[in-house]
Amino acid sequence: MQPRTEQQNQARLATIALGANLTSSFGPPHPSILRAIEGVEAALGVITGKSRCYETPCFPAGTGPDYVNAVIEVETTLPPAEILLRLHGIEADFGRERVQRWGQRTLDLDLIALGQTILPNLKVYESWKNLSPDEQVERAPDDLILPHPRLQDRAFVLVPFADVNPQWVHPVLGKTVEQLLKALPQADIEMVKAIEP
Ligand code: A4P
Ligand code: MG
Repeated sequence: MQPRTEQQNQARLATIALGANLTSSFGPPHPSILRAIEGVEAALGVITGKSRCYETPCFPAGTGPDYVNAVIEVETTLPPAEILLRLHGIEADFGRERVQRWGQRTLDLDLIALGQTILPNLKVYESWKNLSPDEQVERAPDDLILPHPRLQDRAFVLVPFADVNPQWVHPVLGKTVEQLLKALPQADIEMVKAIEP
């Protein structure tokens, strides 16, 4: 086996959630997500895990067409801000326009986690995690928050995340992806349906 370089030793696993519910310049949501996965690999580093693609009802319910969602894990040495910048660049390539928070989108790329990193610090992370449902709709952070503050609430993220790394431990909540998923209502989980290849 080749010895690992200093850079490889510093590599961390970035968990990225992909979502789309509008046709992009690369086609409808499913082919767009598959194409976006290639784009993320080119921009960030080697993909070490890839979930199935899922069809999921739009959240909040009734506000748009169904989504296609997936989660990938990428080994990267890039700093967190640079990762988010590159993800936003890929969203722009897919024609993403930020019109409305939680609005319909050709492509959404969220950085769900970067190993055990907490950003910008525990206090700020917790203030975003503990927003009331009303505040969640109205407020979006300017800073990068890690882990993604809504990760534990969303079957459309946790179900694909569990395909990739069910034993990942949330650095603040101290629970695995599997445990976070079990804590969600069964009805939410059942609505996340794998798309057959
Ligand atoms: N930001 C801070 N931390 C992060 C992070 N860890 N990852 C900032 C990504 N972005 C982060 O994001 C809003 C701001 O958060 C940005 O300035 C970013 O720098 P955005 O992507 O511009 O807007 P958004 O996508 O509307 O917000 P957000 O928070 O990504 O929305 P969500 O929570 O991802 O909701 N229903 C289904 N079924 N499937 C979906 O994928 N997605 C959404 C979007 C709503 N409903 C959905 C789905
Ligand atoms: Mg987003």
